[in-house]
Amino acid sequence: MAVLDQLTSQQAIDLENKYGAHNYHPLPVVLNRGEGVYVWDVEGAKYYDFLSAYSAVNQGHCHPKIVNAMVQQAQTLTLTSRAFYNDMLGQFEKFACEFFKFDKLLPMNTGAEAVETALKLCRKWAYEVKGIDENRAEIIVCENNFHGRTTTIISFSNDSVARKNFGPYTNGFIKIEYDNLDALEEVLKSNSNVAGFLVEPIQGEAGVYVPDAGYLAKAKALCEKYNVLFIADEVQTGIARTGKILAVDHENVKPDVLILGKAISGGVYPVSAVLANNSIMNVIKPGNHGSTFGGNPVAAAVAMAALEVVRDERLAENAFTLGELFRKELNKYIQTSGVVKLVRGKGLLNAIVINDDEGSNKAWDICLALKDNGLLAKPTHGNIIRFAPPLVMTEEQLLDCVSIIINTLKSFED
Ligand code: IF1
Repeated sequence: MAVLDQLTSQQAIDLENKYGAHNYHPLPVVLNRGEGVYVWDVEGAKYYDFLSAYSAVNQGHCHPKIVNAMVQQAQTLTLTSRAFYNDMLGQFEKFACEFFKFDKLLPMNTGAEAVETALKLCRKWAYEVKGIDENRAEIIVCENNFHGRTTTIISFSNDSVARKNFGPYTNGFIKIEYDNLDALEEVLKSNSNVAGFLVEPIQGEAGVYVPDAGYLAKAKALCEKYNVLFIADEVQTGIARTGKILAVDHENVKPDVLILGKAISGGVYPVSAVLANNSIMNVIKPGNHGSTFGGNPVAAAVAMAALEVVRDERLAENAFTLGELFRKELNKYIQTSGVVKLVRGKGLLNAIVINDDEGSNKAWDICLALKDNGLLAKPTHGNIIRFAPPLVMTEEQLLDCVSIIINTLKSFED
């Protein structure tokens, strides 16, 4: 069947229902164009995008500099595999290592691949540098984590929907409560086989949980004390989203291993990366790890352009300022709201908690109403709605969105 020139929303939805695996439950909107902070549906309706493809489109939809970088490279050389060198990968590795201040970068494609890479790197370092007995390495993770959807990663998830009936599961992980330093130290001092601590600086999918001030710095200090790698998963919180280049920058924490994805490419192309210094990254030898598309010339060109946009357009500073304004305006409304319990977040990664039990549909219904009012957002778990617009938003646009959000919430007040 030839691709229809112009699908209606319902036709597009029907096609996905019939021919696509039902692994998502999207909001009923069919988008066909994006530009900056806006997206349009196939009927021509315009929306503010307040999800940014889960913080992958921090630089705004179809940023011309990033798209041009992709087009230019795609017309020149797209993929060599790593069987041969290419002229773009080394330039990207140098650019990114200087940008994030690490010795080396291992390029991959998706966030989950980068997390898996970091886990393998941590284990190999544990056996070959720390001296843990082979196959005995343990990695500490946090309750309510989200690090991707591979079999190993969901093995240490406590989200039953993401985990059930995907066993048998990978061993070698110890789960502790997030934002609990005593729980971390308890494991570190009683288990000499701990290789690493994998943590989200803010737990995104769990509902934008911001840990207590000092948590990341003290956790890093504990990892240093017990010779354990501090592995920061900044796939969602990184690339200026929280008002700093990295969320760990709020506490001046330098991770031993840094995991990046999503907005490292501005949402234009799948790019992810793991960064570490030589004492850790040099345990990786030829043949240990790789991927067909990892570090391809298009990914390299796109990622350099995407990071230049973050730097040149001062997106971290903008996210910081607009985030303060967003929470200040929402808190004014929350003082007298019966619908919203609280707003929390850092920079332009925020969430509101709806005053209803987890099982209610109120958060979903509010997102449907927001859509009708020209703003797209989606609940995370149950009664929490995440708000994460592109970081290129202006103050005027943000205040327009605040007005849409508050007026929509008011329509749900008793
Ligand atoms: C979905 C949200 C979920 C991530 C962190 C690694 C990955 C992610 C901190 C894996 C991916 C995406 C995946 C997407 C929805 C979204 C998400 F938190 F961002 F909202 F699911 F929790 N580390 N997050 O957030 O990166 O392999 O997807 O490139 O799977 O539904 P990926």
